[in-house]
Amino acid sequence: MQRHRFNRRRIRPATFLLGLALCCCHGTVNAQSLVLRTAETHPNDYPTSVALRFLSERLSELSAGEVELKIYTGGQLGEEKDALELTILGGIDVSRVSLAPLNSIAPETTVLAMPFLFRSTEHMRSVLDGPIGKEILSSLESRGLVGLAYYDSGSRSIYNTRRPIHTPKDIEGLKIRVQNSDVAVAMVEALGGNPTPMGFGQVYESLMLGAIDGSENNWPSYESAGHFEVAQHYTLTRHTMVPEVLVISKYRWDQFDANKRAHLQQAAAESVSIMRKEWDARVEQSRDRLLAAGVELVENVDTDAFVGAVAPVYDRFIDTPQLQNLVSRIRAVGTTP
Ligand code: GTR
Repeated sequence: MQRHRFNRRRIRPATFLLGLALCCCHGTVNAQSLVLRTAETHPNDYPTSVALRFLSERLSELSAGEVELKIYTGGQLGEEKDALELTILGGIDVSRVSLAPLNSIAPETTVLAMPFLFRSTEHMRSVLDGPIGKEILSSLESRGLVGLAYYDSGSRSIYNTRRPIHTPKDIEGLKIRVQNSDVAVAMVEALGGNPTPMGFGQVYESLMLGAIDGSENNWPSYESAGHFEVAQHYTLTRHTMVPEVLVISKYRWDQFDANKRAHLQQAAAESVSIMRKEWDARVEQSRDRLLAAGVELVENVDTDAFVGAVAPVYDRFIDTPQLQNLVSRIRAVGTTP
């Protein structure tokens, strides 16, 4: 099967120029401190941004002020797909992204974006914290990125401007925005919708203008980006639990000595528990705020019908013994310590 893979020649000219500009004025603010430019799509109060600020402070502490992150929140450095391309080139040092736009860069990451793969948050965390999580992170190295940590992103559910959704039949004909990932496109297709891949920053306007009928995301993103103001029907499909990931440019990593690498790895590892605490609290908070704001929640979902409809997505993407083995190993991971 021919799948889109990352190709340096396909980088858009604007991305390339921005990359060059960032490379040229890169990095060191004074002789003592190295500042790592970090891309974050969410605003300052989102759990991932809070975790990154912790990481930056911890890194600065561990390195005695030698290294810190400068965090560009709210998508200032571009949509996730573009930010990733720039990170591979070394124009951005660190990116916090969803794993979904990495699917076309590293096929191993596809596994974690598969629908109905994880049984629960505990199952997902056990997988990510264990050898499988590490194996998938290390597959990024040959693609120009070094994986530092996974962050939680809860489960994604479908919302739309038109009608309550209970079964895949209700999705038929709806234009649903998805992340830039072939798996996400195939999944919405399998559910009978018309998938429309686009950057997160364009979704609000597209919903407003009626260019799309809906999208899919977790509670905090649905709330934080204001999508609920336009698309009021939220259905707890919980179809994927694709995690967030923190990556650093391999180009930049290769310039670091062992100390800098160890400090960065330690600060990133410590930021995971901060993120999880922030995340769990934010999910509750967002849910309460959204229900108070009048979102029409469908909890009574025909989950079996959804699981059945997306089964062909596995046949299409989990198409090598390596990927099949990863899926079986993930399913076999238990959750009791
Ligand atoms: C959010 C995720 C973002 C972005 C967004 C999207 O859940 O935190 O990084 O990927 O989804 O749908 O584009």
